[in-house]
Amino acid sequence: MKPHVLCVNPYIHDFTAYDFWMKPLGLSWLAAYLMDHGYDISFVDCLDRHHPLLLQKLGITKAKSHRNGCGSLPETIIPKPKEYANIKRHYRRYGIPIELFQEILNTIPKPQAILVTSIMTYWYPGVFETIALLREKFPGVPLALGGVYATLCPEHAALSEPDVVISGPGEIKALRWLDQITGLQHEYPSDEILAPEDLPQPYHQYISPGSSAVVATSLGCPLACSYCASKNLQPRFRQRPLDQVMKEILYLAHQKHILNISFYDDALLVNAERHFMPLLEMIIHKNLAMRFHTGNGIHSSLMTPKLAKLMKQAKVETIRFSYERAPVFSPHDTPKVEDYDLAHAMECFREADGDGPRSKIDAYVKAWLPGQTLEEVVDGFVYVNSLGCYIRITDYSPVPGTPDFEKIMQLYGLNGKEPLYHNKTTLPYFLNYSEDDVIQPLKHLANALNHSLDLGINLFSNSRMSKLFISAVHKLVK
Ligand code: B12
Ligand code: SF4
Repeated sequence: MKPHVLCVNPYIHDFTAYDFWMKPLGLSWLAAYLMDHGYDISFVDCLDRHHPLLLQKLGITKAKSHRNGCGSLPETIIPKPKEYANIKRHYRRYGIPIELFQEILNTIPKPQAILVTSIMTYWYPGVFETIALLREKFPGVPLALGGVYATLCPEHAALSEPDVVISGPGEIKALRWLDQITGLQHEYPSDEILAPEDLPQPYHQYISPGSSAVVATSLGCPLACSYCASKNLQPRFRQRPLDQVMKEILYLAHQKHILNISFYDDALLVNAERHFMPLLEMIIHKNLAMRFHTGNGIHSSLMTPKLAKLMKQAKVETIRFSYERAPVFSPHDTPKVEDYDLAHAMECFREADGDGPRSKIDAYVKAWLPGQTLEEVVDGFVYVNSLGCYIRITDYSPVPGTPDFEKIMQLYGLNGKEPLYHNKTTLPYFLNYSEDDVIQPLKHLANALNHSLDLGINLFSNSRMSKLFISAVHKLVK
């Protein structure tokens, strides 16, 4: 009999969380690699809002989803950690009811080991709770914790009392650890990072009917922005062979009947002529009944008219760019609003749209950066809107291990060792911005500008109007 390993995607504890194509891709990769190496896998996703047993309990046949596959996660209000005591918002556990998790665990034979993944560092209370539940059900079973939180905050992650915290790309490290427990023997590559052609197809079998899926055509990023942890998580940029990516997409289309796929790449458009563009051509050729999404944001500087056209033809429906005029530590003496890369990317899509309906493009506009004034945020909104682009506010989240991190935490007077302070939602509260006077009005302004685009009104395409509006805002703020 093959040794049996239980893989678990834990609960999230936060003020807000939403299924924006959220899938535990790293854990699925690990599971597939272990299956290829003689292990039996059980896979439980605590965030699976499409789980058949959950739907049965709720008396529904289908989870409510947006056409793009996104939707609300089941949630329960829970007490706040003391660090958040002054934030007047509900704190919640997101995921399937605890009793259902326990019921599912009851159907699983006792495993020889348990692997728990982790994503955002500040979601760690959910990781701790999940590990405690697993310990209660399977006392004495060795348990490893890996993933983003475990990699970026290994010392803190050890407080959840796993048997081991494993940092970084985990396929080979997990196999080594499991082999020590089970006595299986393998030859391990000397390099702990697998070559892209040796990566298996992730274990998508667990995905429940009606769910969306995620695909990464590459891992890591060739760039090194000072606020980003990509290099700490995936030290090398690896683009996967396109035939393997296409095989995976076809499996999701034909075997799992998935309608929405989000790309999880850090750097989807790098080397596009030889990577993403041929993939899009293959997708177009197969004429799949699927929509694609770039929920994670793509590089506007790498757009070309040809790429925009292919993306449209392949039904890449969610297109999100960063508005790059707001680096974390910006030289505020020369404020500049225009982002010519974003303007150029928009041009590429307008050309691809021709006389047809306009593509809906979003731009991530950063807020709460050190030294950033509210006027600068509003200037950014107006500029993005003037391009006909939808605003998505990106609440800044300081990421541990990045060059900016210590500087930021010091500047903000926050304890960097406590991951709860990395939370994007809480930062404006810790900076003492008022919910009623600043946080909500900023959201309303972005929503109103976005709605104007829905109505076909581009308020600021006229630069005189932009100037009038900005000067009115500046006066108001003063
Ligand atoms: C896709 C993505 C998202 C998706 C959702 C991801 C999800 N599952 O929930 C979306 C677009 C929604 C998103 C949103 C945000 N994200 Co994000 N996101 C990513 C991204 C690009 C990829 C994550 C991923 O799945 N990678 C692919 C898999 C293969 O990698 P992996 O999970 O790390 O798994 C490997 C290893 O960790 C290990 N492993 C994993 N599990 C286990 C388990 C065991 C036992 C072992 C041994 C090993 C192991 O092996 C795996 C294979 O090699 C990462 C960057 C990155 N390169 O990781 C940022 C990242 C995680 N996001 C980040 C940030 C900042 C955000 C936002 C806050 C941005 C913002 N300001 O709004 C929001 C937060 C959303 C929220 N609700 O709070 C930060 C982390 C922040 C933090 N403090 O933890 C990252 C690291 C990017 C960065 N800027 O540095 N994100
Ligand atoms: S922010 Fe984007 S471009 Fe910069 S290093 Fe991270 S993934 Fe790469």
